[in-house]
Amino acid sequence: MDQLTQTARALVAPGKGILAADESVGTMSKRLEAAGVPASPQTRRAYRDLLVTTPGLDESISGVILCDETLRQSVAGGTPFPRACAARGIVPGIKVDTGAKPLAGNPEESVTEGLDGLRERLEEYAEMGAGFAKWRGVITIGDGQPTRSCLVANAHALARYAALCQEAGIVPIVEPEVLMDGDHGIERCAAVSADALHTVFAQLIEQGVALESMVLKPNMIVAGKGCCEQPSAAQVAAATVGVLRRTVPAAVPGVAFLSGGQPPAVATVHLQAMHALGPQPWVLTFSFGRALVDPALAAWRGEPGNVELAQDTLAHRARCNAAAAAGRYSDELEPAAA
Ligand code: 5MM
Repeated sequence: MDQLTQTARALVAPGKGILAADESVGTMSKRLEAAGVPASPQTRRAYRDLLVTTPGLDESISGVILCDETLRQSVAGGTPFPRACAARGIVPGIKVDTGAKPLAGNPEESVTEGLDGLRERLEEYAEMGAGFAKWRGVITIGDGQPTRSCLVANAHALARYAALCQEAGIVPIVEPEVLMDGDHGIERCAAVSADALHTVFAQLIEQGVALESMVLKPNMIVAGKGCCEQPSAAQVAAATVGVLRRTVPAAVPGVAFLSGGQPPAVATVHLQAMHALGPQPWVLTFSFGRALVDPALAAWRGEPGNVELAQDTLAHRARCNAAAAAGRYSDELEPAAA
């Protein structure tokens, strides 16, 4: 098996998942400030240091996605972040898109940018130790949205990014995110997500991407945040697995879900409910951002004296999600958080 496929499989190793700690400088600064922490390169570094040095993290986490700023910083003691992750058996990854920008012709929608100069950036990231990369396309559900041009533009960019990653020896995480914003029901989310995934895989195949050497990071199939009829976990699981089975080739080693704004424990319950449906063609795991780190950030509040509590909080959520990724989660695991 080639190195790329080995890395892709390691990222979705049974009972492990990915920590998405790749918030861009703007997003991370807002989240720190909302938690009462002044935003600066130093506080962003201290926060990511806390995350990746959490004791026992490697038991539940296979890879950590970082942003460019963090990849160039070091943990306390001076070890660069990528080396500090790798030393713990955690694959360091890098977010390489440069963000979602208004789509020409349909400016209420977005297309993710970052292809210009990407080959050169990937070369540098590979030298710095990144084993995988991530690119997120954003799709909104609304009146007349998503448009065909939005779906195709984002899928095309994702596929060109993925092909460049594989050329550089880096595993691409392909993230087409259908947002939870809106009052649509679960059926609309299912239809739009199926369309988005179908379009993405058509483009991945057009661009010659090796499906065996990538990881898909999709949204779960849920109702919009503003929908008055919220589905049960069993409905979310059945709809999500159903959409994936109709759109994702079995050659893809793993599907690592984003959490998308779901409350942390709800995202865990949804992942567990998917495993209750039995074996699927691909590994089903997590690549959560907010659903893994929000409780830890709230516990930390920028106080050195709270680092241990914040790390315990992150380790707990990571263990719960790893249990769900192995089909062994139950709410009896939750009191351990106390
Ligand atoms: C962690 O946030 C990631 C980067 O966001 P920005 O570049 O917009 O700051 C984001 O791509 C994240 O990896 C995914 O959306 C999944 O995170 P959630 O919180 O939805 O699990």
